[in-house]
Amino acid sequence: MFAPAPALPVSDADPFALDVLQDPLPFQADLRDAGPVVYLRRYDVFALGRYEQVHAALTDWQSFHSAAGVGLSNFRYETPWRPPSILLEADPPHHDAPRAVLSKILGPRALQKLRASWIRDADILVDQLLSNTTEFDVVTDLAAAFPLRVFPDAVGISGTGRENLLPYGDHAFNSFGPLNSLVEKGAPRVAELSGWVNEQCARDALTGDGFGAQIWAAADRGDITYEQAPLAVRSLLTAGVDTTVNGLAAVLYAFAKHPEQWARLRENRTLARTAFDEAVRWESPVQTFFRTATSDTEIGGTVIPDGRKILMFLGAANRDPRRWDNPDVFDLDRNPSGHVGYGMGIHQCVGQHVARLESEALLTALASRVESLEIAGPVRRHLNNTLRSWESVPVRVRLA
Ligand code: OVM
Repeated sequence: MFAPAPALPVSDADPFALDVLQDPLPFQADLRDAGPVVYLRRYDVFALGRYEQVHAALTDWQSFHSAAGVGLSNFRYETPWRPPSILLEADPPHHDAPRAVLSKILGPRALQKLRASWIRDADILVDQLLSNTTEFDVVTDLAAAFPLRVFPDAVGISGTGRENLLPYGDHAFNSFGPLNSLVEKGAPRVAELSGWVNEQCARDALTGDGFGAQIWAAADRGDITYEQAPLAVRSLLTAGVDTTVNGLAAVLYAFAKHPEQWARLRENRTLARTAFDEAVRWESPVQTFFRTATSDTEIGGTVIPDGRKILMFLGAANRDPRRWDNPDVFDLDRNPSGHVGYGMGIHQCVGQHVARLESEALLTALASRVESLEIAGPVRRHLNNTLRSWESVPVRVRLA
């Protein structure tokens, strides 16, 4: 075991304990206040809770790399549960070609082609829902329903088995944490879910015109290898569903809790984009990622020894009062840019324009039909080692 230097604060807290995952804010405040780096004895890792150090670590891939895994498991010593991601769990130079390919396929220019149809799909979904009822669950009826309607089609996967996407992603995000009850709960289905996901990544399983086909076309051009193509498709299917479901749930929950902000959006629909970014800052759907020190590296006055893991609390950084005024307030007047909810630096979320487009379509459809919304029952969280997630957010709406 590493012997902590006297100046280094030490904590016995467990950020992956179920009660902490249920409400991580008190733990995160303690972590930030304890110091810029805190040694977590239970996991033998160095935790960063302040914006300054989280940002610094995210943008220094030379010192804090990803190829040893971005979860607790250290790939130098442990075998990953699946072949590593060629994006998330890779460093330059290997990381760069797949990253360039996905940046282009998922970039703002390319997404223009999807914009009109996604706006229409959001209108149809919201019309159908509101023609039946004014009380519903924003998590299942909107935040999950909309990405599941548009994203698998955009990737180009087949119609059957889509119910596997959320459980697969849930397990993938649990797997970044320790082997606790959340990982154990997912273990019995790993082989089945991975088998299905891997089948969807094959060229002949994909439609001719989606993101998946475009990835394979990049292999034809030699931009990536044929071995990399199915793994790049797998990244879309792993990282593209649970994240956007929880991002959309975050923004809808934020509005349900802040009726005055909904009124502002109704007056000025161009605030839809800021609203989503502010919700990603406020709720941080992806709460944490790890990195591994490539050599003895100083951060916040502490030397992280070569090969050791740091744990970056994106959610804590996004609510650090050293960086944000009134960080706990969801506020459309704030400029949320610079938040680390999508990460920062070379690994910053390559799918963020997809997420933003989904949100814009859904919020615009809702804003033209819903005068106000309020929480109409108990809000239930879904616990995950990495994601800030929901089981249920019941709302009641008044139609415009
Ligand atoms: C991946 C990936 C990327 C980002 C997040 C993530 C499970 C996975 O490339 O598979 O979470």
